[in-house]
Amino acid sequence: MRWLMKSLPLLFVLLWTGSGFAAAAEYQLTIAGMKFSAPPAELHVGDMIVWRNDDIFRHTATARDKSFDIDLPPKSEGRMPIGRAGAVDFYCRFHPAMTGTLDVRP
Ligand SMILES: [Cu+2]
Repeated sequence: MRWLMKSLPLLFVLLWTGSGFAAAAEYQLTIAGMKFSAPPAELHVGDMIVWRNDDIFRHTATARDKSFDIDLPPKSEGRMPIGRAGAVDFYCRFHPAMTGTLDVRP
């Protein structure tokens, strides 16, 4: 019985996340050495991207289709929920050679 009492909250969480929608995930995308790290392959609408700038330069994470434009001063983070599915190319406004693509599934 004591085992059950201790496990109940965990059980509840498992049941809740297992019913219907998958829980939103959070991914960190780091900029270091003037490069974006590789975006995760399994991105879905509702997930959160945390852009992290580890450089000593200011960068941005800017969508080519203008759907987002995150300003990232040195050593800062910006949080961005993913609103829609599709492939979005992004770049840094200050360093156009810095590029990447988010591939978002529904
Ligand atoms: Cu940059």
